Amino acid sequence: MAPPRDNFNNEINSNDNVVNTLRQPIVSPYANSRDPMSNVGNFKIIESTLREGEQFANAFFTTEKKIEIAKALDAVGVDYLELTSPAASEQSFNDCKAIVGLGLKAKILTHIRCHMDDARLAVQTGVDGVDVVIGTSSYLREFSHGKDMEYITKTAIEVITYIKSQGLEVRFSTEDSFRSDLVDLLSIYQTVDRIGVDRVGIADTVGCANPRQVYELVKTLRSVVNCDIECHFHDDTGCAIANAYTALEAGATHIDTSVLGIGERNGIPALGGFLARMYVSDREYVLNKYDVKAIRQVENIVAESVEITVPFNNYITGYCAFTHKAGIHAKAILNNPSTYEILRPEDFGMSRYVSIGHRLTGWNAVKNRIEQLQLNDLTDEDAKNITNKIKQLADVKALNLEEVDVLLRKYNNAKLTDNSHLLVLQNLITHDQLLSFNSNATVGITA
Ligand code: HCA
Ligand code: CU
Repeated sequence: MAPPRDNFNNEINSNDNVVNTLRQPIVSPYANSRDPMSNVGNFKIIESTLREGEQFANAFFTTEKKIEIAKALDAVGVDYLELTSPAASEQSFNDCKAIVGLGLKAKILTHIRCHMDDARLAVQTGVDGVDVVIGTSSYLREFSHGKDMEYITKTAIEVITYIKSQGLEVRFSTEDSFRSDLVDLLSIYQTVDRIGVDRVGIADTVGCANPRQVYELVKTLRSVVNCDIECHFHDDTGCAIANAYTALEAGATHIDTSVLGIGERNGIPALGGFLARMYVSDREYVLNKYDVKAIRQVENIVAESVEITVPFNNYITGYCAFTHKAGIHAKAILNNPSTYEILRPEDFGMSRYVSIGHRLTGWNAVKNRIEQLQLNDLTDEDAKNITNKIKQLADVKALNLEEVDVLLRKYNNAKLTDNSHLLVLQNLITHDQLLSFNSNATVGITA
């Protein structure tokens, strides 16, 4: 069951200054010294919910929905929005124009095949830039478009030259880069770099790459081109965010994300997860540039639109992302949140929740709840007594916070009225009795 986070804030009461001092540093003492080419503190996000995300199984975005998502992403402060190719359908063409017309802060890109017809359409939409892609792996050359490297290079030059001549930003990417021949890759990237492409892109289309391979490829590429490097990673084997991070360490400059990671198959780095990762590496950069409190809103919009729920373990906004349960954790968290938190929930507009109605609970957490409810006559001894009872009841079934509160209040009232608090505990054998307490207790609670 979800903690009642929105209507009941079981946060610690703490002196902010003390906590802030105690909470430095948040980074690992084992942090690597930064690679000279590293961009972990200086990167751009190409947000592709409206392109890669449209390839998610459940996605169908109306124009109005695209506009709503575009505005919500702009509120987060992402650097670019990437939109579905105008060549995909008439509506896709019109939607590009509509989003361009919004006058957002983010630059607007559309994503096309490496083809002159697509490039002409893209230019007509008024976008700021065009992301061009073509498959270079032997699989795609043989089974998809059937073109050889010579043809790919010739077309790439033609398309890039045209887009640039129209005054637009242009990126050239190879689909399935990690299963392409390295010599082919480097040679085509060098060629497009020479003719003035703004960015080259690497795409792990099938999600086969691991961080070490990513590091090697990006580092090598960094040494042969001068332009920016964008990276696009699929998450089939759970490496997408780690790969994105490593790519930045090796000198990549732009990372593709989508809200909740939606995309083809199981998608690409989630915007929230990627920002969580980057926050740990460079909190100031992330917080100064992006409004991370706005992530939740865009996730809700997208989740509703594609008919999924935000996963329980979602980065930052999953319902248990800031829930602490074990008594040992709860105690330490109450003393200093940095003990078990690398992300500060308040930075993300979230609240910490200390779960106390279960068999792993500890008396420090229960005592903290007593303090929050301002039951000032209860002592440590009382907190321990109540904790034992909670554990006993929770061995059968966990208590929710409301039930714990009922118990605390009943105990407190009994202590104050006729000193019968121990009897209350002694007579409390089942959960159901808490319900009857509840009806009695509610009468007794003034506010
Ligand atoms: C796809 C294309 C793409 C393109 C990535 C890019 C991929 O297969 O749908 O333009 O860099 O994953 O290769 O999303
Ligand atoms: Cu993709």
